[in-house]
Order: sequence, then structure tokens, then C-alpha cells
Amino acid sequence: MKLEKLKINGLIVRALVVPMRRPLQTSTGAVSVAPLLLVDLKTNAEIIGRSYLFAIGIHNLRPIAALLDAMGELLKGDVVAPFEIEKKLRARYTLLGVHNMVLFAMSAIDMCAWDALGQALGQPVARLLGGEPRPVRAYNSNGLGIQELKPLAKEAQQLVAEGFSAVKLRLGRSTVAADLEALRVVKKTIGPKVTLMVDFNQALTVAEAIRRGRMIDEEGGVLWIEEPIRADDFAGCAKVAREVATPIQIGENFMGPEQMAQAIAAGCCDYVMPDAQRIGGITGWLRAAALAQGAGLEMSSHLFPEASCQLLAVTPTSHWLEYVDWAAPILDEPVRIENGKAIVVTGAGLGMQWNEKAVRKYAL
Ligand code: SMN
Ligand code: MG
Repeated sequence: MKLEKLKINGLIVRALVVPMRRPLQTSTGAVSVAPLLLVDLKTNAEIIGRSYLFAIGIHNLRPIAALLDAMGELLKGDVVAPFEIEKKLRARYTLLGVHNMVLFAMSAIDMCAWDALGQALGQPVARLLGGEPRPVRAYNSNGLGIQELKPLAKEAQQLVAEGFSAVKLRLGRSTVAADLEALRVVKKTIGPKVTLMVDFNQALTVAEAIRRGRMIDEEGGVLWIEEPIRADDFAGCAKVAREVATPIQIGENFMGPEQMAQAIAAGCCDYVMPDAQRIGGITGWLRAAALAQGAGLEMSSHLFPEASCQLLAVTPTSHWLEYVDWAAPILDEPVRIENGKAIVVTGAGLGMQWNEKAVRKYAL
């Protein structure tokens, strides 16, 4: 079919609550189930573009779904052209503010549109973007939350045994000593050959981040320190990055490429890890990848391993894929891990087919 004839007929949005195999306690909140929104973009052809959003909390499902419904109405009859859709939605939402949930909904539609184009051409999205799908190195980010040391060590062992050579530990316990203890237990369990990242989930003040950052410097063996302080405090984060030798990683909370540009200008991090649902989907990711390339910053992904493994394949400074299995129960063919790398499973588009039986089971 001629792509200029492929038009948007509307969106179908479904809310699910999917159980998590390894519930995650972070320093700033628990994630014990995965509240997901499945988004189907219907076209005037047989093709349905698919994406999903992670709503973080069940209470966020309804407002995000309402935004998606409203945007679906605005786009009825439009050509499935992601850049045009972005332009239109940004114009219509500028006065409200293109942030947070608005950006989530825009990102989902963008991913649906790219998926539909990939299906129309019979090609994976990575190839549409000028690249080749290839395995990308991944770390196991399921679990390793704030928990007792014994189960923590056991979990670390299991995560590596699942076929990974890298894992991420959540820090931000009530004392420096408790963080140090957890770090040592995990390091000892996984050994020096397994890469370790740590994530504070924004828990610390600037002074405390410098203190704990230096503790990690002394301890050694940590690839990055993620979100040590509040995500939008770029000046504070720049201070931390200057005082701490271990690379500082941020980005899961960048609200679009514009905010990422501000963070880079502030010199607040050594690595970046945008999230497909906050950066603006595939289109936003492409802009972000160019920013990271220009600044010479390694770029990793946050959540959404299905789309991210294709996106990292076309990212010049591609670093690590964050692997979580939260959507796996509702997918016919979840991302596969081989030799510590994520494999693109798709023939076309983003390659996500809903397992309708599971979808019915977990429907809200
Ligand atoms: C994280 C993100 C979203 C929910 C829970 C935990 C964490 C990560 O910051 O980077 O995985
Ligand atoms: Mg994080």
C-alpha cells in the first residue's frame, strides 16, 4: 500500500494490571504490579499500530487513557506520518504544556505510528530508520530493590543466572552504612566479572549525594550512579558530577529532547538514558540520540526493552539496554536474551503482538 494513503482511523486503549515476577522497592516508592495501557492505532487498512505505556501507578491509568482518547479524536483521518503527528500534537498542546502525561500519550501514538509504517513495509523499525537490527547488550534490571541482605544476595545470583553479565542495584537506604553493606553484598555475590550499576531514584540531597558518591568511588567497581538527586535539579546534579568520579547517569525523567538538551548544557551527567515514553517515542528518541552524539555521551535506554533494542541499534553512542520483563506476560513473543544481549524478535514494525488471552486475564 502507498504510505501516503495509510490514515488513522482511531485509537483503542485498554488498561491492564500485570503482575510482576520481581516486585521492586525503590528508595522513593514501590512498584509491585505493572499498570499498563495497551494502545492500538487503527488505520484505514488492515494494519494496526501497537505500543504500550507504563503508568507507574494504577491511579494514573485513567487520566493517561483520557489523554490518548482526546488525541485519537484530533488525529482521525490524518496520514500515518510520525513527524507530522508530532508537529500537530505539539501545536495543540503547547498552551497546556508538553510534559509528563501529555508526553506519555504523544509517545505512545508515535510508537504506534512507526509500528504501523514498519508493518506496511514489512520491515522492523530499525531498518526503517536506516539501520540493521542487531543484538544489544543488556543489564538485568528486574528486582535488586531495597530489601534485606539475604534475599538481596539470592536475587543477585538469580538475575545473573538468567543469562546476564550486568545488573542494577537500587540504593538510597536510610544510612550510608546500609547502602555500603548492600553494595558489598551484591558485589561479593556477583563477582568482579559482572557489571554493576546503582540507582538512587532521586532520594538524596546534593550534599548527601556527594558523600555517598565518594563512598562508591572508594569502594570501586560501579559502572554508573543513577539519579542521585531530584531529576529536575540540573545545577545540583552538575555539582555532584564534578565532585564524584564514578560516572553519573540520568535521563529516565527527561521530558522530551528539549529538557535533555538543557541537562547536557548544564553539564550534569556523564551518561544519558532516555525513556521512550517520556522522550517522545521513536521520533523523540532520534532527536535525543543526535544530542547524545553531539555531546559525546553514552546513551542507554529506560524500560520498554521491545522498542529500545531497535532504537539502541541505531543510536551512535549506544551503551546499555535496561531489561525488565514487565510486559512479557502480555506479549506473544517477548524480547529474548542471548549471551547477555537483547535480540529483536520482530519481522515488522516494533514486533509486539498482544497475547489476547493474557490481556483479558489482566484487564482492569
Ligand atoms: C525505575 C523506574 C521506574 C519504575 C521503577 C524503577 C528505576 C529504573 O529508576 O531505572 O529502572
Ligand atoms: Mg532509574
